[in-house]
Parts: sequence; C-alpha cells; structure tokens
Amino acid sequence: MDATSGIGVPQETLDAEIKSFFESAPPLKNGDHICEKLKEFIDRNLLPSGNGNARRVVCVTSGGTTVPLERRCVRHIDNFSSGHRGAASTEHFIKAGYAVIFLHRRRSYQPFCRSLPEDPLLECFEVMDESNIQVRQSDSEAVTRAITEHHAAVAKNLLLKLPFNTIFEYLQMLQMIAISMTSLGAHAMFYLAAAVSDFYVPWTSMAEHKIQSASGPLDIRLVQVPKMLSVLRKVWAPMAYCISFKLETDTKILLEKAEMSLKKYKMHMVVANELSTRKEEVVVVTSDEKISVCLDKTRVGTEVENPLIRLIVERHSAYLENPDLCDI
Ligand code: 9Z3
Repeated sequence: MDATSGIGVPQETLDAEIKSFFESAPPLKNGDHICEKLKEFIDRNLLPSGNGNARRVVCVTSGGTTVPLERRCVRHIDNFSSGHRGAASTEHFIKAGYAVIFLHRRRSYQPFCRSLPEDPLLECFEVMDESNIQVRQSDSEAVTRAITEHHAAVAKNLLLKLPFNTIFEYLQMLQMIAISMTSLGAHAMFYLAAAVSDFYVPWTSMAEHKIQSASGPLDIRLVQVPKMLSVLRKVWAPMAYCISFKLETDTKILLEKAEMSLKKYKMHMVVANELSTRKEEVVVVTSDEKISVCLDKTRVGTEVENPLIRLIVERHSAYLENPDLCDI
C-alpha cells in the first residue's frame, strides 16, 4: 500500500504538487528583505530578556488570499475575510506577552486600528489653518490609543507586519515564516485565521494579458491548491503548536468538517465558526473536546477573541510543559 499524506492523496503526489506549486509561483518581489526582517525579529525574541527563555511567538494569518486570472492582473477571485479576527487576535496575543508575526492581506483590518473610522486620515483630523492640522476632539482618545499601543508593540519587538495579496505570496511567505521560526521549537505557534483559496490558476497556464471579453464566455480551469497544512505541521514547523480555522455557512456540517480537518492535518486545535455568527461564537475542537467559546454580551467592549485567546494561551502553556503528550 502507498504511504498517504493522511488526506487521501498519496504522499508522493502531494510532494510533487507542492514542489510544482512553489517552482512555478512568481518569486516574491522583496523575498530577501522579508527574510532579513524575519531573522532579526526571531533573533530578538529568542533571547528577549537575557534570561535564557525564548519569548512565545505566534504567526497570525489574516484576511483572504486572491487568485489572479491574468499575470498582468486585472481580475482576480477573492476569499471572504475582513481580517477582523486576525487583527483582534493579534492584539490579545500581544497583551498576553506573545510576539506576533501578522501575515495579512493588504488593506484588511489592522491591529490597534479597529476602533478608528474607515478613513482615519480624512475623518479624524481637521485643518485649523494650512500649517496646523489637529485630531478632532471626538476621535482624540481612539487615535492616541491606536498610535501609542501600536508604537509600543513595534518598539518592543512584539509585532512584525507582513502583507500579501495573492495565494502565491501567502504560501511562499508562510513557508519562509515557518522555517525561520524553527529555532523557537515549541514556543512557536501558528494561528491560521486567513481565508485561503482552495483553487487557483497555475502561473504556467495563466494568460499573460487582460482576458478579452470579445472572445466569448470565459472558460477557466482552476486546479486545487496543494494542502499545505500537513506540510506545515510535518516538515516546516514540526514542533510548533498549530491552530487552523474551519469556516462554513451550513452549521449542520461545521463540527464534522472541523474534526476531519483536525485529524487529516494533525492540527492541535481547529476553531470552527459559521459565517453569520462568527463574532458571537466559535467552537474549539481538539482531539478530546469541543469547547464552545462565546462573546460575553454582559460586558461592554469585549469580543469573542478575549476568551478564545485566553483558552489558547492556556493550552499552549500545557503543550510547552509537555509537547509529546499533546502530540497527535
Ligand atoms: C476563518 O474561519 C476566520 O474566522 C474568518 C474571520 C475568515 C471567518 P473576519 O476576517 O472572518 O473576521 O471577517 N478563517 C479560515 C477560513 C478558511 O478558509 N478556512 C479553510 C476552510 O474552512 C481552512 S484553511 O476550509
């Protein structure tokens, strides 16, 4: 019998698909620069206080990936995600003492800026005269908090923000991050909240120029994105604590799909959420539990990420005490 990847695809086929995905993907424009920033960030968090303990570092992925239809891209397919979950979770992880690598979709929600209006530059400031621009009184508290908390996180090496647009950029960056986090061992965590495309147009078969409407109906073949979760877990970051998300719109299949995902990809935890209630409730699925985590509506200003990150930090602590016990 062939060795399988645990996802019903022979391991060799999966390896070949992954190899082909990375070989044919357009190289990252600023790959060397990202690599340097990552190295610097991880090094600083390996010995943050000189007491011999590495800081815990979590890679939070956030927002949806795009699938370009043309190399000189005019159109793309998009995965839904505002980035709110990722941005909110990043803030809670930082408050819990983690350093965060925030791998996010460009122009999606950003940590510490969620309470600002949609266009802060135009909405929060007023021009007194040509040389005097001031923050409006009504926004002053929110602006001060956003700038102060963001600056403090960056200055203390607790936040590194890396943007992506396409599925090609996302997966190449995720691989770079995972490999650069290897030295952190079990102190590393992946919190994969980004909505990642399941299908894509391979770069090698993609039209170079804008697809012409005069050619009639559009017929495009999308191929499956190779399942990188199992590679992340087995090859790129075998010691890291891994949490993925499962999104469905049909609650009847949600928990079953989350359990399948937990087993197939050997995640430590899968967070199940339904699109319309995702801000009120999530269910944390582990190998022996299903824990419902709800927004506490009696407390103003809280969000479901409050209790969710608390629970995750507890579980990560237990894992750090004994990584083998939690291995699945
Ligand atoms: C999620 O399920 C996230 O919680 C949301 C957050 C995208 C729903 P928002 O960004 O929403 O706050 O607006 N993310 C994972 C979605 C996903 O694509 N999961 C894949 C799947 O369900 C597995 S990687 O198959």
